Amino acid sequence: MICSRSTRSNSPERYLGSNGAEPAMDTDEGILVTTKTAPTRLDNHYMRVAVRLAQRGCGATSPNPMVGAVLMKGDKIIGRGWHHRAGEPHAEIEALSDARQLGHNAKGATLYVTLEPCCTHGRTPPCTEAIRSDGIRRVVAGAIDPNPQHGGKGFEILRRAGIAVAHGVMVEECERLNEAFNHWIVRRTPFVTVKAGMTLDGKIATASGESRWITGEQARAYGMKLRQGSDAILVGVNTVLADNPSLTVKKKKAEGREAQVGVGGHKLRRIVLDARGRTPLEARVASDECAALTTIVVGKLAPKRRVAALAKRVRVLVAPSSDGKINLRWLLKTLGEEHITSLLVEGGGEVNASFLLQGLAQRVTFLYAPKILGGRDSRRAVAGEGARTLAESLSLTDLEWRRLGPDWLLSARLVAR
Ligand code: AOF
Ligand code: ZN
Repeated sequence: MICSRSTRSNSPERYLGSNGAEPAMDTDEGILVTTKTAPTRLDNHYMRVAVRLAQRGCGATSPNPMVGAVLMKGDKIIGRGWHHRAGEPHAEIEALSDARQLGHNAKGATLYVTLEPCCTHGRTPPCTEAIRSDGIRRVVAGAIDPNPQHGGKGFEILRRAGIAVAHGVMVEECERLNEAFNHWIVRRTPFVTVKAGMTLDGKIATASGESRWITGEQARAYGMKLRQGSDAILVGVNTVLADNPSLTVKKKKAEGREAQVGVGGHKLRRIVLDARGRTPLEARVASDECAALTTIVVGKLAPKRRVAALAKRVRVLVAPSSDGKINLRWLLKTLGEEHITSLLVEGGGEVNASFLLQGLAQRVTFLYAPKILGGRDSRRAVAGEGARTLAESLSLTDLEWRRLGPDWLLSARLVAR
């Protein structure tokens, strides 16, 4: 998820038809109406407001989803809410208390919510119960909650309580909000995005390792937003040795200076694949103010003394490895257990290739600068052994192209094999 990204707009025509008539109750169109109340033209509008509210939680709600809610009575919005962070009230509860604080009675109101209301006691009580007891008459939802504990049960409970339920409104936008959560809650491994800034011929650095900067300022700012929406960022030790990156979220201060946002702000975890324990103790990831957020993943054969020295500064994880390569499946499972729902892989080429060619990445975000580097030894965005035949190449789907100043952004899902 990218923070403050406007999700793909889903034209109202998709639901209303080009003549603007009321939509048919057509499940093929993604609308599943569980009562006689069909979505209206305004439903899309209010759901869009709810999506924007949900985005306010970007980078803060994990391992919970981003959710937004709007309460409508007559033609007036009487309450707004969004899920701020895990452990705190859900979006529906925020909207209900917002209405209360503004002196409104929610009885008889319609609730727009981007995700199916929960129906279990987790860190917070079930939203279905609050919706029922506050007398909400109609619930219009976006996505079904893929959490196996919920998954449609919330709708069923509401319907049985006599509340009109429609869902599937702006479903693509609502699902896209929680691409990472939707993956993690089912598979229990992080949603992996491989991100790289490169020349048009797919190079991320010269033969001598010079890489700053290939892409322009807007592309780099986009990269920061990607980090902000991720739970963890991962690089290989070669990137640490070549660039000594800080791997934090940097925000421009008013006076133009860059401020690091790590401890205290968004706690982006930093992960370094370092099978032989070569990370220098003075590397930024091991010595700056965010060192507590760094995990160095070493193999069993890493020298004990190096491991002990690193462990004084950062967390060291000893992982199964073979041929000097960390077992990434094991690592993803471990990170998933630690509630990392989204992992941003920022290379270099060997690491990117490992995730991509082992089928462990779900999205690529490639930023192309209008430059050509050429050269046999310049560094490729995706290296490794590569696919042996064209038939084995990775396929992308749901391509989104966007201009970012002089550069082009391509964001796409990988077709699972
Ligand atoms: C909602 N509205 O705003 C969110 C929901 O531990 P808890 O109580 O916070 O519950 C977490 C689960 O609730 C989470 O896995 C997801 O299924 C759902 N999140 N549901 O109705 C919200 N954040
Ligand atoms: Zn809830």
